[in-house]
Amino acid sequence: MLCELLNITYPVLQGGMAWVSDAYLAAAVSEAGGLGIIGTGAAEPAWVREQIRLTRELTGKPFGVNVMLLSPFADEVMEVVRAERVPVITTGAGNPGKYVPALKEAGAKVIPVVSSVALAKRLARTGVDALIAEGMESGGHIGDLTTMALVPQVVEAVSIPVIAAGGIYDGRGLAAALCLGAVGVQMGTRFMCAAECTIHPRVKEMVISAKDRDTVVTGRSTGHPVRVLRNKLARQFEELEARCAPPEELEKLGVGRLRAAMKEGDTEYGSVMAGQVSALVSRVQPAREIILDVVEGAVEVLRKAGRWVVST
Ligand code: TUI
Repeated sequence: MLCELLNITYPVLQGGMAWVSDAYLAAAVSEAGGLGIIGTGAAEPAWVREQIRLTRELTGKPFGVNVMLLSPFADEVMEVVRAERVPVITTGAGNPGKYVPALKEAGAKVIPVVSSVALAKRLARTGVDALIAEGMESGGHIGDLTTMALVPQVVEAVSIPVIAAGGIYDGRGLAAALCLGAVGVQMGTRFMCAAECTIHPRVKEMVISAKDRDTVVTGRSTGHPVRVLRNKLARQFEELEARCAPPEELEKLGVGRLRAAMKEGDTEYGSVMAGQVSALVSRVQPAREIILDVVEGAVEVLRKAGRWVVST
């Protein structure tokens, strides 16, 4: 169902990750039959246009662009994706309602990320094509609910397709999402360790060595909670928050830190946004292998699960 909507082969989306998912990762995922998504974060409109054009040189398959609504360039980036006729637009970190009519008019499929039922209901009324319900297991900016609790609540509240995100790593996660009523999944953390992902190798190594309790959520006091891998920067954040430092001080500490991690490999003082499934990621592998593992794994566990319900 999701595959028909987006004209893809497998119901697996690669989350749009700022400073992580560029044209090379997005094209590799789309070429493999999933939906690759360029992450724009706070990037300038000219960079976004260039990445869209590069993706089109690398693949003829559908792809998406994620627009991060806290970006100072959000309006201009929306104008670029509209003008470039990007087939799928996802949004994060805000309410994209005011952009929906123009995007729909340009023929785009619009799929906002939501972390609450209230926003899901509001957006469903604006004519968006689907929703991504993202639990707090995710890396980066998160809401309060877990995927397990959020997905069925959003599914119940709206009548458009719902895609699950947060805490999904393999076929077990895809199968679980389908069981909760979702039509597919979006994964970020595992794709950080795709061979085609251009982030610094030290960050991939850090994700691969992470254990179950190695992510922390910082920035709760600023209203923008962010899940990252523990390091010296995360500890500084925790210290500032423990002594109730003003939000401006916390924001200052965060400036440029995501880029420092992902592009320069500063795993000590960079912001290494990654989800709770980091502990499950054990190696770098091509995007195609990741997608096939997820899809084949889901078929296998769903077959097994059927036998548990009615043993024959
Ligand atoms: O957007 C994300 N993940 C992100 S964005 C990002 S860049 C950033 N860096 C520092 C601080 C803030 C952002 C890194 N990771 N995921 C999708 C997502 N969207 N998760 C939660 C939400 C969300 C939250 C509130 C969506 C809508 C929303 O609405 C508030 C409103 O206005 O109703």
